[in-house]
Amino acid sequence: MAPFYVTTPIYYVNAAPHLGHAYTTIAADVMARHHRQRGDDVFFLTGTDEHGEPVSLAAEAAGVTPRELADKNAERFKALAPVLNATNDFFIRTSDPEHGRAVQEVLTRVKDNGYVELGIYQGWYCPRCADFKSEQEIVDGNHCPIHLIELDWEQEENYFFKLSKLQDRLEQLYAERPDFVTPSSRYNEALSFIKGGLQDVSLTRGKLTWGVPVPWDEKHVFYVWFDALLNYYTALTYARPGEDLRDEFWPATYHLIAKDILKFHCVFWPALLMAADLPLPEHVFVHGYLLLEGHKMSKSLGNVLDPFEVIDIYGADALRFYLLRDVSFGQDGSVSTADFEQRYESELANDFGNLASRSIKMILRYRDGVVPQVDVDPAIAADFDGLAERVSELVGRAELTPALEEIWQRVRRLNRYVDEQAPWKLAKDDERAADLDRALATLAEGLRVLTVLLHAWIPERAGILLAALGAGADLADDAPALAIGGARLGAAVPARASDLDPLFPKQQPPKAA
Ligand code: ME8
Repeated sequence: MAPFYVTTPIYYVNAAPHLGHAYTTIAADVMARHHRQRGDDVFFLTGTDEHGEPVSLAAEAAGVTPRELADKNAERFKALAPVLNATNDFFIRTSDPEHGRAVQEVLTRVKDNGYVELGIYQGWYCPRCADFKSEQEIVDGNHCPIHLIELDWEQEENYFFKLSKLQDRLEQLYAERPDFVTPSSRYNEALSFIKGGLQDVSLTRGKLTWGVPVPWDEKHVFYVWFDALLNYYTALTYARPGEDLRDEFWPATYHLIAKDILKFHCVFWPALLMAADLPLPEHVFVHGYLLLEGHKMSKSLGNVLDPFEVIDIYGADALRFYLLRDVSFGQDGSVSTADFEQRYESELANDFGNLASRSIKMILRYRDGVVPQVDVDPAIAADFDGLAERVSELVGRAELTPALEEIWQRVRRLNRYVDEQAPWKLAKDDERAADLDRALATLAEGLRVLTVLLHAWIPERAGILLAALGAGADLADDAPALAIGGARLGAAVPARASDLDPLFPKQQPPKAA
């Protein structure tokens, strides 16, 4: 079995989770589920980033200790994953002692390898990003381009990570691996940052205490970003007690992130791994921002949609579908309640839900629920030809929106097929019984194939529909259905269909507060 290791960023526990966090976790889950269907051995990691200034400042403002704030909010992030129906294999918290020890070990190696030096840092710093900004990165004189707050002028003695020594190796990495960072616009952005000339960066902070202590100088803690980035590696050392998962899963296959943290993942992270003599991840996929009223949805800007509320009303499948359908994964996109309701109604309820209900009803009415065991219609077979391979290829490159579009074209094709065949007319003519058999078998089998493929996006309702189509355990849930050709039209024409409640019913209006 091929290993497939996918990660989300670890989220700051300075506030509650919002839709932006849900977005990356959902995308990673779609990839994890799809790869399980391919028969890969999947490890899916998410978690929380608990150290550093973003958290200690928020704790101070709330009048609690950083640990108290971290404990409270980590629980909320931990609770988000199952609500989204995300199947992460582990949830890392950077306050886990095992993580801290592994960070110390790797960063001591970086020092022993000659990449650490004591120096004085002077410059602009954003405490919300926990990021030192170069002159090129700041806006309006001395403001953070992301949080729009005034930056602090910092001057302190730090240990530095000698990033500049890795300039050539990073350029070489980008030259050799054009798919290290995708989409290509993000690859270009990272490469031009590198080509602009790399400066050494702070590896430790002397002013903070909320962090992993530096083993060679206990007056310092590690700068939160190095502690945080290493989570992808350290988690494998203790996620399953008694096992070292690094053997199988390191290096990671995909890191999913948004463009706000590109510099850290596409420049600092590979450099750090090089300095520690560790293999580099295969790919970093950089998605865009979910925008609300034209602005990045963010805790600090206060314009957030609450994923818990949305799911409470519509269910997790609807949110998973909407976010990856409406916003092209990799680009910025606006989200709104009105767009959400529109997609829900026209695509989930009508295109797909009605197709399923109508098809099953006709099989029940005209054939007592027994699906005729005849060949599927060659016209539909031609339109489904190569679909599973195409979807796999796209998901394999994290192109989740085009993959979903491929499937949806076939959902629409089957809807047209119902109209073309008009089984209700065929049913009135005994001489056309064979045509009716073929139409019903094609609908049942077409639906089954689409549902297997859609499972990664809408696992809950896909499971219900597969059960109504009598699909066996080898096609259900995260079984390796794709590995056994289970998304090929004609591979497993269902035997019986059974009653199905509407998959995406008209949603209940939100309860009055
Ligand atoms: O940056 N649109 O944590 P964070 C799309 N702890 N995605 C969004 C989003 C939006 N409006 N808002 C948040 C950190 N995200 C660090 C990461 S990793 C070693 C350390 C998602 O809580 C997106 O994945 O600010 C983004 O990269 C991440 O949340 C930032 O989460």
